[in-house]
Amino acid sequence: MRFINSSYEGLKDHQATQLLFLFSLCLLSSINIIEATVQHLKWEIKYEYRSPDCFKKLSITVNGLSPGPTITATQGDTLIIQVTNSLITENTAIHWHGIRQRGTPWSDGTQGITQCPILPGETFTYQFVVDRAGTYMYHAHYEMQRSAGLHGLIRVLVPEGTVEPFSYDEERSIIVNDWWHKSAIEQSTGLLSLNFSWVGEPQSLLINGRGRYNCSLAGTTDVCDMTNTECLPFVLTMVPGKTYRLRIASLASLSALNLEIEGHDMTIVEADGHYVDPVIVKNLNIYSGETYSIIVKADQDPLRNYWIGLNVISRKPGTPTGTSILNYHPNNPLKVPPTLPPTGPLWNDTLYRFNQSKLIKSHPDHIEPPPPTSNRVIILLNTQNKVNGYIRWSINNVSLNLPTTPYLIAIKENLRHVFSKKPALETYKYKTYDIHSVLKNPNTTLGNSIHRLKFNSTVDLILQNANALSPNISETHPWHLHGHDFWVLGYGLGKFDPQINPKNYNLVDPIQKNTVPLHPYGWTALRFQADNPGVWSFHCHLEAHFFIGMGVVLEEGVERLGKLPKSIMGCGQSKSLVRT
Ligand SMILES: *[C@@H]1O[C@H](CO)[C@@H](O)[C@H](O)[C@H]1NC(C)=O
Ligand SMILES: *[C@@H]1O[C@H](CO)[C@@H](O)[C@H](O)[C@H]1NC(C)=O
Ligand SMILES: *[C@@H]1O[C@H](CO)[C@@H](O)[C@H](O)[C@H]1NC(C)=O
Ligand SMILES: *[C@@H]1O[C@H](CO)[C@@H](O)[C@H](O)[C@H]1NC(C)=O
Ligand SMILES: *[C@@H]1O[C@H](CO)[C@@H](O)[C@H](O)[C@H]1NC(C)=O
Ligand SMILES: *[C@@H]1O[C@H](CO)[C@@H](O)[C@H](O)[C@H]1NC(C)=O
Ligand SMILES: *[C@@H]1O[C@H](CO)[C@@H](O)[C@H](O)[C@H]1NC(C)=O
Ligand SMILES: *[C@@H]1O[C@H](CO)[C@@H](O)[C@H](O)[C@H]1NC(C)=O
Ligand SMILES: [Cu+2]
Repeated sequence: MRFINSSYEGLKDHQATQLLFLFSLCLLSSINIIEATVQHLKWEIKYEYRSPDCFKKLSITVNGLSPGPTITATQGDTLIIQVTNSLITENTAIHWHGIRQRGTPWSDGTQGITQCPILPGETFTYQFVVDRAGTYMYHAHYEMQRSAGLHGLIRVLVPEGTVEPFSYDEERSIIVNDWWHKSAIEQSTGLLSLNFSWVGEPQSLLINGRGRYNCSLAGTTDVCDMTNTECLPFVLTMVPGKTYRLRIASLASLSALNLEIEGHDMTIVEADGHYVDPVIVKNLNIYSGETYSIIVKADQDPLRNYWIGLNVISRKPGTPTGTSILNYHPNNPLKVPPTLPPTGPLWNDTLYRFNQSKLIKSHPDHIEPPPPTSNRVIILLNTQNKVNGYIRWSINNVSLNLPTTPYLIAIKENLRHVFSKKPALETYKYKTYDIHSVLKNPNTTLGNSIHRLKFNSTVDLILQNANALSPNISETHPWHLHGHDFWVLGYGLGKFDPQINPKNYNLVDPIQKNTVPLHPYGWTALRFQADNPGVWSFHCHLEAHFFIGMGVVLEEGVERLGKLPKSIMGCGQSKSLVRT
């Protein structure tokens, strides 16, 4: 056992080291000696002025960085992350997106579901095992803080000696996101106002935290400076002839994005930590909360540089293309390519996006087939609604309103009157609902009911899209499941037919993911095993949509959990539990 940044917990760790050392000696004759590492990280979360797109804004940083530091670990490692909230006037919580938190549901970082918020001045310790290699991410799970820059990448490497089903010479990471000049507080205040104020299209698209705003649109020059080196483009340098693995994560708050590298095909090989049957594409559609690894060969004319273009898709773009430079070493890295940046597919080419979604299947040598049938089918119809005049999103005509006492604590500790015990609806007016029309009566209600699942049962989740409050608008919603990966059984256009569509499910080689798009006027069918004791949210990963109710909460096997850590308590009715 090796320790990185090991701090004051010396004694216990030391004993464990000795034991493991002896244990390893006994295993010396076996083929694989797995070296488990414990990484101690200390993070300070703080507001600092940054100009990622040349426009100066209060951003949320992790140890001074936005995007935050990349976590690199090996499968099986334990991460212990001490998060100190130095935001002064705001609470926070951090979610480790794609990490299933088996045995540590209290470290999922979902405020209101698995923990109380981390108050200003407080330090909260997350501890969990990264049990599967792959590309993941972390981000704030508190109000609109993700959009202010509290996010980063997690790389979990395969254990030494493990061969992945693709090869490359070197790897690089790319975080893509959208960026607003309005603060997170201004955004959340607007969303919660009776005089609703939508966040609007982002001002910039960032690639590894760098974009470029046209400062002459900013009015005053003191807040926007195009000569600031913080907003020089990200440069991806490649050596001619080499092959690269690019790990790509979308931390976008709102936008569906398309990434294209001028003149270079991409081979998709990993999605959300699962190996993909390799598929070659000209450009990659990537939805908020998704990660991919792509293989790119440096096989073009090495005497010039190339554009990497990032474009908004699925919403009418109001944001210029985000750009980076692919630099062929040893050219001048900032030499502007002689062409125009890629503009991506047509933003409203829905079939193009359906098609690419359907191309992503499990690698033939890594198929873990889904159970052939399920025990329960939950159909989740999303609609845009109003509650007493406030704009909300609803699932089955209920808009999620998180209780002040987190569900995990309420259920485990039998706290009463925290949330409604009436089960959440599993289908809603499904047969008669017209998904193509605007609701005549947009009224809905707030609710906090949940879906309680039989432990280890197999559950199908069917996402059904519909028209929003404006005519002829159905948005793309990327849905993210906490605590599990699901099999993606199918995508369809129109209304899901429970009799017909399941007959065409892919039960042979479906990809497993934790985030999946629900396309406009379409449906997406998922299956998962409810085998991870805890309370897990399943929600639209668009930050503003989840913030105004677009999600559900699932519970399974909480009775199997041991004592909950006191550190997650302290809010709502769990105040009393901390004092005793
Ligand atoms: C509502 O918001 C708009 C702009 O978002 C503003 O012009 C208008 O004055 C606001 N109305 C009220 C009653 O606050
Ligand atoms: C920046 O905005 C100004 C003012 O609208 C416009 O004239 C100029 O062409 C823009 N520059 C670029 C590079 O888009
Ligand atoms: C897509 O949007 C463009 C404008 O951005 C419009 O001209 C075109 O007709 C639209 N296509 C479809 C299929 O709606
Ligand atoms: C779907 O995508 C594949 C791979 O990019 C392409 O070969 C095929 O023509 C596409 N089909 C449609 C209907 O767009
Ligand atoms: C919807 O709710 C509003 C109150 O916010 C109420 O005035 C209105 O009558 C309701 N509409 C219907 C059709 O029930
Ligand atoms: C949703 O619930 C509200 C409030 O209970 C009700 O007025 C409305 O008709 C329901 N909407 C639909 C589509 O059933
Ligand atoms: C869950 O069910 C599967 C069969 O569907 C079984 O193999 C597995 O052992 C069960 N796991 C638990 C923890 O009960
Ligand atoms: C909406 O789409 C329908 C067809 O589905 C079309 O008949 C109608 O004109 C469209 N309305 C608007 C406002 O674009
Ligand atoms: Cu959404």
